[in-house]
Amino acid sequence: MVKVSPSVMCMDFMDLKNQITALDNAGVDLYHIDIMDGHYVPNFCLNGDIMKSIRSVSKTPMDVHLMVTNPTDYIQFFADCGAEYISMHIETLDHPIRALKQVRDLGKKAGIAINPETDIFTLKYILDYIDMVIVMTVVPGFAGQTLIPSTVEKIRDLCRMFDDAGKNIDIMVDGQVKDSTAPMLVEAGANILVLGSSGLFNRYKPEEYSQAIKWYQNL
Ligand code: S6P
Ligand code: MG
Repeated sequence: MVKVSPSVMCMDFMDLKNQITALDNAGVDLYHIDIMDGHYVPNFCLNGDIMKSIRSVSKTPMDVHLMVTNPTDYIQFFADCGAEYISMHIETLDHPIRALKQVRDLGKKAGIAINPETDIFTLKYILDYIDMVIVMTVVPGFAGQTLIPSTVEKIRDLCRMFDDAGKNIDIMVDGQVKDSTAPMLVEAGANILVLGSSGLFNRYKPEEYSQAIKWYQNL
């Protein structure tokens, strides 16, 4: 079954608790926590306090997507805030293997995010250390963007690379995942969908979440 990870930055912050409760009742698999430092990407959003607030009302695992210049400085911090997955951009890592081991040594799942412009070849020799790859289907930094078509082929290429290496690594897709794009993303090989403004929050009311979430999970 396909997993879904609603993007917390796209939620209504004035109504966060009710949204989390509705999404938990709808059976979501994860919560996607975007961390931006205003340096690696020109935006700020979310933090450890929001994660702790979510954890106080929900047991659903959280996946942290670090869009920051020095992600290794914050691995311990976000592990302490309750992250189950910690993903870092390959473009920001000087020593990816050391960083990924650091995440796993804390008992967390180690993820790599990869920008639309970056070649998947950068991952070929580090597959042993990766639990999940986040394929960015938009340029990171903002919600509400348009999916870059070449990223679909990238998912297919990644799957081929994993198969050739005999690896079972999750592929999360992040950026304009909605009813018209999700089927082709899953068909290409993605198994975790980040649902943001386009696919969930600007589209459905909380009372419709259950039906929408099930539709994505059954793709
Ligand atoms: C973007 C961020 C994403 C967004 C998500 C929004 O930099 O990493 O996780 O929150 O993509 O979804 P949508 O449907 O607005 O593109
Ligand atoms: Mg993200």
